[in-house]
Amino acid sequence: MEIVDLRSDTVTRPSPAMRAAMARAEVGDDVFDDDPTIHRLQERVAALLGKERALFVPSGTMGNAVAVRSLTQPGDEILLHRDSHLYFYEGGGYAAISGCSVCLLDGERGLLDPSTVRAALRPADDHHPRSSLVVLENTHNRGGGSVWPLALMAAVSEIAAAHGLRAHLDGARLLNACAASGEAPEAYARHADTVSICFSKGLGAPVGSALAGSRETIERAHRWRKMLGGGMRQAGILAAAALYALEHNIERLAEDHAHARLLAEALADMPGAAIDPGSVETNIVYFDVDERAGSAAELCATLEAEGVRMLALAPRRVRAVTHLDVSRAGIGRAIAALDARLGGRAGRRR
Ligand code: TLP
Repeated sequence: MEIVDLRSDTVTRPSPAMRAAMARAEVGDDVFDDDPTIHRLQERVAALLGKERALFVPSGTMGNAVAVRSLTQPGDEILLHRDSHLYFYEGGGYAAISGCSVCLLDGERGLLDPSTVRAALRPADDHHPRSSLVVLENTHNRGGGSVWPLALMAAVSEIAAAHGLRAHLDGARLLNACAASGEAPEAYARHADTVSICFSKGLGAPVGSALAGSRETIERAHRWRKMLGGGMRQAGILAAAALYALEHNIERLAEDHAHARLLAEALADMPGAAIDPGSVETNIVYFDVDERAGSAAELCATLEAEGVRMLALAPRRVRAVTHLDVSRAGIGRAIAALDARLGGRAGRRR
């Protein structure tokens, strides 16, 4: 039985064509700066995001870590949404690596309002930490794969810049945001000093992210990447997968979004599930399990037995993420397995 793995879009496996591109890759030693495929990828990403330079890094977490470390000083304060990946899911790395504290902000679906950012700014007084960086996330993972309206991001970044703050955009799924909104990656990237994107999520590469920014910031990030052990040698083999992903796997993201909507609409008809299908904008679906239907963990265990994987993220909350290794038929199987547990009479009976 084929597994329908909706735990994350990080579970994608390189396709035969991607593996062939990896096998053909010309490589060198990137720590000596002579891997031609890494160079090609970095130039490609810098152009895509309208930045001077880009740096290949092993993971989204390292992209965020070196960005934050390059844009702040120990003792500074970072303004970010309380549900942001950087704060919630990166092991507190920002604190260990940058020595910064955080000011956690609220906002609908992971987005920030300019007035919230303004209210959080510290006065220029030596009693206070220095507000030096705002971190935005697009799409917002814990916000439900939500997409920033471009004008809202512009307004937040304008306030930050007017008060001397830098901005980092965690764009692990920026290309999903672009597929949903129709905006160009560069249009969002313009509103941040640094932008990270991931190749290992919906784009289907096995490993890798990139951080883009000004020449000066990326030079600093390069040093921090080295210090963190992220300088890789013949990593062109990985950059080739990323280049393949940028070439072949961006346009198809809309298909993942359609699958997520299909799943959300089906869940909305199941009495044992609570979801607002209108809130599903990209490839991430969160829903709550009705208490009469058992816990999220129980549901996921039942689904697992049917070959369908989802993540229980809270006692009642489940996450499903669509991606290029899940077909329309796979979504059909997921819906059938959910329906057996949460639908019709089953959902009401429990
Ligand atoms: N997100 C993963 C988990 O860490 C939760 C997932 O399954 O969604 N920024 C954002 C917005 C992310 O969603 C992730 C990964 C990262 C950064 C970190 O990327 P990696 O896993 O490459 O370090």
